[in-house]
Amino acid sequence: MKTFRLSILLALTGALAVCAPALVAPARADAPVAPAAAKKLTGTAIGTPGSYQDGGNTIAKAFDGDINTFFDAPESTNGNGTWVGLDLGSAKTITKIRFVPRSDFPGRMVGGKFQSSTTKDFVKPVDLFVIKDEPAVGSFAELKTLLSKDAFQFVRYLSPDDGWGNVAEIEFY
Ligand SMILES: [Ca+2]
Repeated sequence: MKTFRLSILLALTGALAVCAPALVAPARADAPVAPAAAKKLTGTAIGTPGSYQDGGNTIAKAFDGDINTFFDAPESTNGNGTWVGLDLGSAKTITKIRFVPRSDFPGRMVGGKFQSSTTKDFVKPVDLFVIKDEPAVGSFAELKTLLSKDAFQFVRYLSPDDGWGNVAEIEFY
């Protein structure tokens, strides 16, 4: 009987030990209150090919993690209708967009649009956000209020006319 009680006691102690961390772990003041942050989406860069004077500032520069490098569209475009985006591989809902403008030409993003599409050619683009104000340079602007909650495979930044595709960094979440 004594052994039996002891094993029950041991079993209970074991169970408590397992539960204890969950029961006693206090909410840390510095812990994020919001649900887990959305993951940065990855994909294949798509968009206007080439770069200004073949200087190497292609669409890849908008996704290289460096806010000092930027996409600069080739002269053949006259700076109009240029874009840079991602093929996400499958349809995803975009919950957040972050971007940094080219530091010496932030005004070139005013009138620019973040868009999504079910097709790679963006024949029927859906606006996610329209940039109305000149963005601050040197840091990420964060867009959380997007115009569509539908899922799309293709997303992009469409530069306004005379914008030359200029954007230093883009992140979709
Ligand atoms: Ca960059």
